[in-house]
Amino acid sequence: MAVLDHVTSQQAINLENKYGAHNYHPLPVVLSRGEGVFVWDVEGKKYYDFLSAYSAVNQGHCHPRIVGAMTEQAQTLTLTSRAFYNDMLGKFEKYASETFKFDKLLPMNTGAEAVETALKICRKWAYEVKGIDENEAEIVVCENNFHGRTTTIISFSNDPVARKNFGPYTKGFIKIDYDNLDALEHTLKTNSNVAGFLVEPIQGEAGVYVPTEGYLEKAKALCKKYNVLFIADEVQTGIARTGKMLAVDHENVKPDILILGKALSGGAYPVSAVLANDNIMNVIQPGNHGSTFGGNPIAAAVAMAALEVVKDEDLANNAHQLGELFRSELSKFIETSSIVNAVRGKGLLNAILINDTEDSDTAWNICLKLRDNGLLAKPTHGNIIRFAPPLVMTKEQLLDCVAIVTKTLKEFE
Ligand code: IF1
Repeated sequence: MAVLDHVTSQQAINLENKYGAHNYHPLPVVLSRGEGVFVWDVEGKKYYDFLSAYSAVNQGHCHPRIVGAMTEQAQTLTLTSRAFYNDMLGKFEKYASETFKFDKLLPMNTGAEAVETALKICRKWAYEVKGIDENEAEIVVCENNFHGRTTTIISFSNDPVARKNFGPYTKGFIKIDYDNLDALEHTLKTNSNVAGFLVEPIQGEAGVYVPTEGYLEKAKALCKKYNVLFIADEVQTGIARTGKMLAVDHENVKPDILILGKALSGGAYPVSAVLANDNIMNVIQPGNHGSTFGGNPIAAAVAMAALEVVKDEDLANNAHQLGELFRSELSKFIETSSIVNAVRGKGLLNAILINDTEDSDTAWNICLKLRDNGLLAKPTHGNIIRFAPPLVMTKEQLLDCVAIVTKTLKEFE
């Protein structure tokens, strides 16, 4: 088989099973093309994409402005490393820093790398600015968090599948309940070594848990009171996904450190970033941190185009309006449904709770049926199905998807 030979779905799956590490259990569908809200499998069947590569394709598949920027830059200058300057990085840093209202940006590639970068900045700030004794800094995280898959990040995960047999684990993290201000205040009051509080504004992987209104604002106030950095992981909730440019914008919260990834590039290229003001970011000096591809010219060109698309197409407002419509329609269905217990989310980051036990395969079977009916989604944990379409969806398309979802769910009543 030559590299560019056409493969059938089954051949593609067989190749991955034989030659690929088994670190995923994908839904059995093999995609070969994407455009806007649609993807096609190798046999030409068309689907609505209701996962958006876990909120990386907010701007829609293969957006012409993003692909155009990538193609043009790829034919000009792809990578210089940071050993030299390039003409694109400074423009991106300025554009993104002004967009999110921070003094500076540190460019990386994946979300996990950006989370790791934020943790390093937070610790260094703790020792050099706050004055915590070296190697004593603690960072508060939440139960059921998801921040990536590096050894340090899974060290503070409580998902046994993501964590078991990857020890010894990195120290310096205190876990508290999500959406629990008393737990946060108690920890900050009783522990003078806390450097930061790392939090997802909405817990995506845990099952799209939207915290109580005011949680983020009050958590930020507690961090300010105890001189602790509020670190917002907006890798999944950012870039207009929840109906605002950032999920923290719903409560007018300004993080001390902001983490972005995924849709920062529109899903076209790995781009992530950490943003902070000078009093924090300037603890990083030459040689402290870096990455071969971090801040490369293609990443810079793609990210600028991806952010322009979000603004020019008013995707945050579209996500807000379509999200309201989606939850309203699903809520109507739930009133008479025996298979769905609830729908929750913000903007176009939503999930439904299936009325079955945690270990049942009902959610999986529903996703297989959704696939047959032309819509792709995947369960998060157990009996929760996440729904996160590209933010460029129209009202007509969303109502079409609601019809597919409710029709499919009825088959399981
Ligand atoms: C997988 C989950 C979602 C993230 C937040 C950092 C990262 C992620 C809030 C790391 C990444 C991805 C990872 C991907 C599936 C997906 C995911 F199911 F894993 F948990 F979205 F919920 N912070 N989330 O959601 O970014 O290094 O991946 O670029 O690992 O299977 P990354």
